Amino acid sequence: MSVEVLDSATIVSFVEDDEAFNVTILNRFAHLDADHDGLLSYAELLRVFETHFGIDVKMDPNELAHVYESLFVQFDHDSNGTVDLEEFKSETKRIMLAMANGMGFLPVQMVLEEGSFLKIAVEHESAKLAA
Ligand SMILES: [Ca+2]
Ligand SMILES: [Ca+2]
Repeated sequence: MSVEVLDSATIVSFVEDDEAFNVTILNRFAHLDADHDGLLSYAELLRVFETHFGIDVKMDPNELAHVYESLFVQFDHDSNGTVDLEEFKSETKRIMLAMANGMGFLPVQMVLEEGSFLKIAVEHESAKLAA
């Protein structure tokens, strides 16, 4: 984990860089799909919720399970009980853009997990600035 300064422009530019975003999504999807059936089950997707979307860890476990279930429903657009690559991609994009919107114009400091989407967005931004 590391502390990073993040602003909405960093997130938006990452999400809108189709190539970088697609590669990240594909890698992550393959990594999460433990049984390699090309679909994410609730159990498989749970790992994303725990590491990527920075949910308050002090929340009571029952409440948390409820939050996770409603997140899964959001990902599963066609309600068939699994999340495919397209659903994963479009919902991750939507959530990241919603986070960017919530940030406004001021940069915020966040503790980010290594390899999390937000951390990758920060790395994407610094690579762009370095280029
Ligand atoms: Ca699977
Ligand atoms: Ca589905």
